[in-house]
Amino acid sequence: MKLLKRHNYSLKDNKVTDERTFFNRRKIMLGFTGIIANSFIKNSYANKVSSSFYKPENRKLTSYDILTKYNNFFEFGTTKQIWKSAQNLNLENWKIKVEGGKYDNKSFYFDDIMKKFTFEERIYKFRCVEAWSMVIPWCGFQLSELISYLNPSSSVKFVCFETFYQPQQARNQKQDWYPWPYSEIITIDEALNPLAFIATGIYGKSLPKQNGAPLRLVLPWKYGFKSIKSIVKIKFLEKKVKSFWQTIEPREYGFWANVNPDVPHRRWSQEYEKDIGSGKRYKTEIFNGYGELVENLYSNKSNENLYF
Ligand SMILES: Nc1nc2c(c(=O)[nH]1)N[C@H]1C(S)=C(S)[C@@H](COP(=O)(O)O)O[C@H]1N2
Ligand SMILES: [Mo]
Repeated sequence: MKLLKRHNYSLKDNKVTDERTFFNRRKIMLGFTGIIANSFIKNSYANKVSSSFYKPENRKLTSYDILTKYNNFFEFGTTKQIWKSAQNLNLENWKIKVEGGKYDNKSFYFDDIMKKFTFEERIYKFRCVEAWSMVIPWCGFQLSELISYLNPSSSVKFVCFETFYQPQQARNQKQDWYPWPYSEIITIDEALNPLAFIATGIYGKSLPKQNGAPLRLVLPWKYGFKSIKSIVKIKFLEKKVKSFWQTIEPREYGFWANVNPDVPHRRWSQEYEKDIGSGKRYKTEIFNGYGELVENLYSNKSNENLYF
């Protein structure tokens, strides 16, 4: 059994007043393996929280109910209400194929590869390009652990992720003008940044299908569309390739997609965001408030469009 570390990037307990029962417990159930069997593994929750990096003021955790009923998952439809149709996704024998690195061309069963990493909880603010945000208690592990395990060669510059292509299960994939499968791409340095996370759960439970089960990326300093769901493929690349959204509309969905109040979306301002839980309006923060941890990734780049 692995010890659950509570990481620095979490909110302070006293900043979090919603979903009390979840936070007041000293011990939580952290679901990570047994997604299929739907069993949870108990972890002790000993470490104290010391969050010096990120404390969103007056922000409460978004409730489990909202997190699981207000989603973007275009494979299942273009509305926010896809949670029912997402239940069609079959998670049995989920495999992740790797291209490049030490295990080039190898496929891993989700259940097997998960055993190799250190599970923890991280509470991140999540900011969609559509100018709304949520505060989410993720469970999972740091993406850098997975990258080091897969051991890409030093010539690798980018990491590309792909979602399943299952039109029988995900009905919007029958719309063949979309460049399915959904894909995203980040630099290898971004992938190795300690904030970059692979989520396998929320609120101490296995990740619901509508949230991207069994595993998804979480990049809290970037717009939500970069945080690709239900990953089936990881590719190590030397050259940049176009993502799903960049293929559809590069003027609205940039490669960097770093949260930035000063770079408007083509159709709306990014100056403010609406918290989906409370309905309150907040000022958008550069890098979604995580500048201290990520700005070094961009220090030698001057173009402001970079942030979009
Ligand atoms: N495969 C896939 N991943 C995806 C999406 C999607 O449509 N398909 N939507 C993205 C967008 S736009 C957002 S805002 C988040 C939404 O995550 P949530 O539903 O868990 O809040 O997932 C991102 N990852
Ligand atoms: Mo989004």
